[in-house]
Amino acid sequence: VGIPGFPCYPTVEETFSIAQELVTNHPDLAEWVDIGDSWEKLDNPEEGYDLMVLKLTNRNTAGDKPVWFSMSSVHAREYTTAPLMTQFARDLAAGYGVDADATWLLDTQEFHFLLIANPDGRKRAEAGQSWRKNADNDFCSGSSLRGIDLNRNFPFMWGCCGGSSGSACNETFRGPSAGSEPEASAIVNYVRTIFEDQRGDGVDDPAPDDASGIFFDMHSFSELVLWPYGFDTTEAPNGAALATLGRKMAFFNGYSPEKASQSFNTDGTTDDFAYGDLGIPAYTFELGTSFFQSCGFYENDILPKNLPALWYAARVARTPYLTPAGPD
Ligand code: 0X9
Ligand code: ZN
Repeated sequence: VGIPGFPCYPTVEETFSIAQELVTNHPDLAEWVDIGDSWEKLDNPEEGYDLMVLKLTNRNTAGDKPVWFSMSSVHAREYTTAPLMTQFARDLAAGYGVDADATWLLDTQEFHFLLIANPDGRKRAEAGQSWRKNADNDFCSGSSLRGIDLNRNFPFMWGCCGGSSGSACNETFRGPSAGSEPEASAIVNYVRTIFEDQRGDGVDDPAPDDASGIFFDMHSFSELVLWPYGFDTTEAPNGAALATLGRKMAFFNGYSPEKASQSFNTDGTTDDFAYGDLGIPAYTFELGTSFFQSCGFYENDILPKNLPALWYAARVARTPYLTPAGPD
């Protein structure tokens, strides 16, 4: 059925049903993991949502597996992001035992998809509101501009550099403290449990060249592939390797590869946290050319451009910095 006017975009409930059906159909491959509560659920257990991760891996193959984590719909009105990742997860699972890459990837890696990172906000966007932030009503209370920008609330370099707002009604309001929002803190805690800290001795030390795993946050719009740091123009210790992989993914989707700070500073973002606090190679995609993208554009442009980029990323996720620059 989908969002009113956009049948190609499953609602929060429909996205959860699709994921649960996948778990029912592939019990050896798929799990549905509750990682925390949304702001509204904490405020009132009758309302709001659970934050749910769709985990895919062959549960019968043991070992420490390289980890993929991706999140989508952290900005509520960015419609195309959750459907793209839902489709990718479905394609992976459907390919098991049929497609060589899907089978190998699910035997040897773990995939964690937080399909709807901001369900309270997404619900408002589904009702037609141009909603970006979460639904936190403690600031800018009662207004349709209330809430915290979850992509400014993460604990690495939070509020450091003019890349977020301290005003409650602003669309980039960073919140009262780093990780203050239940959605952000649930993500921080979960990411810390699935990834090892791969940094050297601190922010200035590079993660090793054989750093493993990959982190994605999907947004719209502007047709960009972005890598850390975004908080300011400081070059990341692994800047060259991050750029190399960013450019390769951009080859697949045709987007512009950029260091995240190229257009403007953004502090307290998800990708700077994943990279800066844990040394995980981290990327943000900005899909398409508007928030409320038509289904035609989604199906004929966003899916065919980005699914191949995601498959490529999955194939290199075990050692993202060691991907050769070209054929050997
Ligand atoms: O401002 C944002 O959060 C992102 N743009 S959006 O239009 N989706 O709101 C850009 C974030 C860019 N910076 C990093 N990814 N660090
Ligand atoms: Zn966004």
